[in-house]
Amino acid sequence: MKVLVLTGAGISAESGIPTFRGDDGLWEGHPIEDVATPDGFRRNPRLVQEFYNARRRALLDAAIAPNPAHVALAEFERQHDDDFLLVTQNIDDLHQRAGSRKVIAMHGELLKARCEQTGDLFDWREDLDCQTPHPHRPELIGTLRPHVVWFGEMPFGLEEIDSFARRADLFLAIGTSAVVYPAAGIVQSTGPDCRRVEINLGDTPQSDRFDETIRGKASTEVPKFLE
Ligand code: BJW
Repeated sequence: MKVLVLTGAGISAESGIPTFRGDDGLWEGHPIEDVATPDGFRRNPRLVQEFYNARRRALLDAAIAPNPAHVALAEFERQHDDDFLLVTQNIDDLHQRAGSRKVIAMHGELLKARCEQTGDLFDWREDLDCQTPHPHRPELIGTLRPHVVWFGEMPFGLEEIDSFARRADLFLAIGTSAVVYPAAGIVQSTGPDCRRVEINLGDTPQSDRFDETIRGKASTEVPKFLE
């Protein structure tokens, strides 16, 4: 059985990482176009770097850890191996910390930095700013940015995701508001015989496309569903 899982911010909410939209969401107080677009970064790189520095520091806080939903998915992967793909929109590393191995982080990874000039990728746990030098090319200053996907940029792994979705027997979407494309459209790439299940606190604009909608918290509903 081929199983495709898509996760969003809701799966990490109970680990203490705020979601984007809704009350107390990350976008509250941050116009999206200022902090999550290439234009916003060009206009005010300091603001954008600080937004991601704060999130990186929060992610590295000792209190942040995978919750039972992340753990259940990692355990499920161990049992299903080759026929399992986990696609996350999250830039945190909680799936990896829980033990998931085959993960496509389609919107990038907060603990990586990328050089805008060379494309070099680095594991990164420090703050970034306009004076940060490239680790191997000290003449390049301020060229590093968070390795994340902003609006208007191309998400990662789309071909592999689409190809897997077309062959999937089970598609499970967990904790995503289903408003950001192309992630929100993955459900439409699944075939007619695929069983589509959505786990979320509430309805989303894509709920009608699912065969089952499970309403509740990811940390309780995901382990229950996968057991
Ligand atoms: C729980 C829970 C609990 C809470 N248990 N559940 C018009 C139509 C279609 C598309 C477009 C359009 N106009 C523009 C576009 C494209 C655009 C887009 O989709 N815009 C829409 C907003 C309209 N998309 C893009 O630009 C993408 N790129 C692209 O399309 O490239 C094509 C291209 C073509 C040619 C040239 C170049 C490109 C890129 C999208 C990048 C998104 N980036 C972000 C930021 C990443 C970095 C960062 O983290 O800062 O990704 S935006 C943000 O939203 C982040 C998330 O991954 C993404 C989705 O959010 P998510 O995960 O769903 O979180 P929330 O907060 O929205 O929802 C949480 C959910 O959890 C809720 O439903 C809760 O109920 C639930 N929940 N607690 C269970 N305990």
